Amino acid sequence: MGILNVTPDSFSDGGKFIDLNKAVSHARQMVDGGVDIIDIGGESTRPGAARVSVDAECDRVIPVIEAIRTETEVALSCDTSKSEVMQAAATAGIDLINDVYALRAEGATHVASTSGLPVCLMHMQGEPRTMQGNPAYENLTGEIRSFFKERIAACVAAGIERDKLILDIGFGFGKTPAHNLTLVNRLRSFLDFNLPLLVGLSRKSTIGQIVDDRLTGSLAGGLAALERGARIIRVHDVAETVAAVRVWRSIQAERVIYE
Ligand code: 9MG
Repeated sequence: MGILNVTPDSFSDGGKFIDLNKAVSHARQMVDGGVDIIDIGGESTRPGAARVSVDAECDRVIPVIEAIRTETEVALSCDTSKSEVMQAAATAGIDLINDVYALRAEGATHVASTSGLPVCLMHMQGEPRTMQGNPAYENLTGEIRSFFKERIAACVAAGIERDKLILDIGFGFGKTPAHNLTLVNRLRSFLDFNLPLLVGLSRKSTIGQIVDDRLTGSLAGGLAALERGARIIRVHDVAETVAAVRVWRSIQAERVIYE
């Protein structure tokens, strides 16, 4: 899963608007690099990031989704927690909802259910503005398992088919570096949900605390996650990740894999 953040600081037109051409050209690069899913988001989820209104988020992401949809059949996801943005993105042709709030916002389960789209449910302790204040757990994997159980039940009760769900430990979301590393190491303990696991650690600060070169660190972290059962890794550097994964898969298959 390649990351396409359409915030004014990433694809600025020089002012406070998004340059659609720059965003679409970045998507093309990811497609050329072998991406399977492009994750398009218009509100930063970084610690301390400012909130964005529904209209501003739609103005950022919907034209980008529509433009990419017309030129490629690659799967598109929308990284949003707002039900109105989910609905507009579904109408614009996305294939997956990626929600760091795990459909806890008003109306989100309803939109996900009526759209019929798959949904990634991510664990987060707290909320982006404050989540890195003092993350604490009595039983890290147990609490995250309970969260997944509760969210899966809420989704199923709202009419979302269980097999449309993807689970994500939420690397960096209300977690210390030690929590993040433990969760990736113990990723296998979430496999018994029998749902695909997504991990997003690309260029995050925990990686930056271990190595200066966050690209290399992210490649190593991504492979460690795949080895432990992740089915999707969310990354900035698509071509490099695809190359690293190809070597890893070739070793697993004991033959050269070209694609
Ligand atoms: C939007 N976003 C930022 N980091 C993420 C992560 O780790 N997982 C998912 N699903 N989305 C993320």
